[in-house]
Amino acid sequence: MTHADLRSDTLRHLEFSLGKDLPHAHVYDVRMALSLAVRDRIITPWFASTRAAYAARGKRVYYLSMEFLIGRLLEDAIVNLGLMDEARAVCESCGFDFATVLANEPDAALGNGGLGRLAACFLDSMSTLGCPGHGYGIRYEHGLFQQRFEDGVQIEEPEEWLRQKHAWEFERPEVMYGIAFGGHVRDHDGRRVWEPDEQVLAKAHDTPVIGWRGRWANTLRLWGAEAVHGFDLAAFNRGDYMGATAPEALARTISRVLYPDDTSDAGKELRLRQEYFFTAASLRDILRRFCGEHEDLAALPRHVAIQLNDTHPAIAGPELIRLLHDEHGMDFDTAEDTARGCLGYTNHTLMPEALERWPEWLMDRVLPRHLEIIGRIDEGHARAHPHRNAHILSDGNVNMGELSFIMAHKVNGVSALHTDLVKDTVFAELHRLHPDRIVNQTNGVTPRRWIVAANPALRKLVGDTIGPRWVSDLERLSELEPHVDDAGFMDAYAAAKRTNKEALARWLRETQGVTVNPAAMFDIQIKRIHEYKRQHMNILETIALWNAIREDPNGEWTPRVKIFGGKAAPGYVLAKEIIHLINDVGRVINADPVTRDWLQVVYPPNYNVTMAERLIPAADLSEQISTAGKEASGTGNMKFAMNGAPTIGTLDGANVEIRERVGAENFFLFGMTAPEVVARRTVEGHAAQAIDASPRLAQALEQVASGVFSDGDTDRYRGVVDNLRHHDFFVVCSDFDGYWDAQRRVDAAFRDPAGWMRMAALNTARSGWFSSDRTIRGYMAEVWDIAPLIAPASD
Ligand code: 26M
Repeated sequence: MTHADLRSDTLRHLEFSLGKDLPHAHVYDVRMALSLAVRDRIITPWFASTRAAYAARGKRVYYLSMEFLIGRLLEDAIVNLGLMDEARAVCESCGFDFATVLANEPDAALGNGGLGRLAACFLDSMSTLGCPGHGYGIRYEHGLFQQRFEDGVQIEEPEEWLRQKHAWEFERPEVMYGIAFGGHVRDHDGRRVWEPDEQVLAKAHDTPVIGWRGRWANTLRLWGAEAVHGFDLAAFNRGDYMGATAPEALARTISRVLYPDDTSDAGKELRLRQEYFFTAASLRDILRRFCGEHEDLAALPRHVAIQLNDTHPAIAGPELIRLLHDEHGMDFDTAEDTARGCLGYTNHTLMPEALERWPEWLMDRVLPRHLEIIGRIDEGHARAHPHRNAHILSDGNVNMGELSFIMAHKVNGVSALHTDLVKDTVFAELHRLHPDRIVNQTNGVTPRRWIVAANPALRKLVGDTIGPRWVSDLERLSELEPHVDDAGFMDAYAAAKRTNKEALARWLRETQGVTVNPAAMFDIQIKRIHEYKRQHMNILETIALWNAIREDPNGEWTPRVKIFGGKAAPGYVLAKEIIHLINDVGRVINADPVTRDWLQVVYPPNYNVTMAERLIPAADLSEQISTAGKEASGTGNMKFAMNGAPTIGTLDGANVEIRERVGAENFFLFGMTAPEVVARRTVEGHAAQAIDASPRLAQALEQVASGVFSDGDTDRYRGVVDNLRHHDFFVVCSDFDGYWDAQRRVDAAFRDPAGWMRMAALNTARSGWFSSDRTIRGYMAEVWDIAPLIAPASD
């Protein structure tokens, strides 16, 4: 297709789909028309992929996830289809700036963070590799809340991405399932029959997911909830206008909003309903497709691989047994084995408060038949392993981790360290009973979005240097390595970084009203705010550095801009206090004429995928400073490394593997190891001891406590300060001096621009292994037992 085609198709859509003529078109109209014209070009490969998967009669993958953090889709589609120049020309010929058109698309924030973004990267890789499959999730009307700051305090506002038409989805009113809740289970001739007392309809909405160069496309199918009887006419006729729409409003609640907690289990009935709603609809859809193609349900595991993205869809185990046994008459044990043959479970966290447990009474009220089935699974497991000490049902709770483990044929962690810890801690007992079940699949990220789309300057340089094949074969980035000794290449590499930093500086000036020096080090920490991620350690180090510069204003300092981004769960009081502190510290430090040229703090609100795409390519330093043993993997760490930002970090999650690959000399390591952290916590008064040993830390903490950053208010940061002084579960104090020292090594290294750029370039050249294509190949071979349906790309 040529530019002329794309232009005439865009104008045709503008006229006939949007009902506008060009002179009256707003940027919204042009964005929608271009999206539809681009979408048209996805349809043929999409249909072809569907036909190929059908013809192969082979296995398909179903990725069940409560979250798909896909962000904007237009640029992604344009990049994958190779339409960048054409699309730009179309916009310009219509009198619109291309970037402005792209920026008009809302960022689809159907996820909280790492887990949801991983699901989105996996969809991209499955389509690039030709792995036939579907993503299944919820079409939330409101994605993750929008964040703004009022006097430095986080304020949450509803997210409204569906206020405009969603350009990429196809509504499928013909694909609709009734999902049942509540009621009772009765005995009918020795059979257990569930008689629910409520039904909600699940309606499918499909978004095509196009792979690299449009060679394959899978489907993301999101379920929206609707009422069986949408409108109560009798109530309306009585004049009860509110009551008339009540059934619809109630049913729709299920897909209304994404739960904004990413670590602690909310334990809310609506959350359980969401989980069952999308899992049950997905399984019905999977069985319908299977039964259209095959006869014998016993063959299900040969044709169906279902991956559970954390325990959120864990009800899939009991639900699949219920469908096979209660509804299709398979005997219980065969049904259980069949379900297990299909299911895989990915664990994303070791944090005890994040492991889902549902009270039995609640499960009984919402899903009474499932609770019975779970009891039977637990008894069966107990019979097979009489001396076991792992229970699905315990203390009146249903443990969703244990349920997922027992119902899956493979369980995986998301980095080498995390998988080892899964084996040694949360699932130690189950691992002993099932020693072949746990495998590792280290996370990855898609280079199409995180380099090709987000970093055009680097994309061009890499392409010019090693040709085009690296995009679908990222290990080829290693071909850059010989060029790090080539001055011409290194100048170009530095120029690309500089371009990105200038673009970020421009954006910060235009949108935040802050001026930063693009020659300064851009030191970036972007992720959800959580004590274990230790943003407060970063801000304390910032305060200590500010003190040090003020004491010696003529010393040899390295100019830095510390950039933060991230949201706190609305109910997480301490995380919100940390946000407030970062903003307060920024306000004070940024106003100090003595340090202004050396140190700045910037915290743009409402961090999301789009902001990540802007920040990561412009980063000099990647902050990955979690308490060792707490961050399952991290994926931002990989995006930074690829984009040429060396890491300052602990031996946690995938940092360990990043360091092994980029080389210890290109990574700023500090901090205790996971076992050292565990040991340190047993030392009585470890925090006080560390503070006493570190005058820098003591001073910074005292400044926070005494109101230096809060206009003399000594109450504002009592929570954080008392926690650090007296508990400090995440060992911020004990790791502080190591962090400070590592930062000074960073300072020294950055003062040698050539040495620094060499380090950055080696991070890019050696991070090809962190492509999610490699991760998906691992799942295909070791979990799903499935082969790609297209040959590896040769260009
Ligand atoms: C649970 C219950 C109720 C409401 C919300 C939740 C919930 C939602 C998201 C719990 C956890 C959620 O996400 C956890 C997560 O994002 N984990 C991250 O997963 C990444 C991908 O594997 C890893 O890289 C990160 O280390 C890990 O923190």
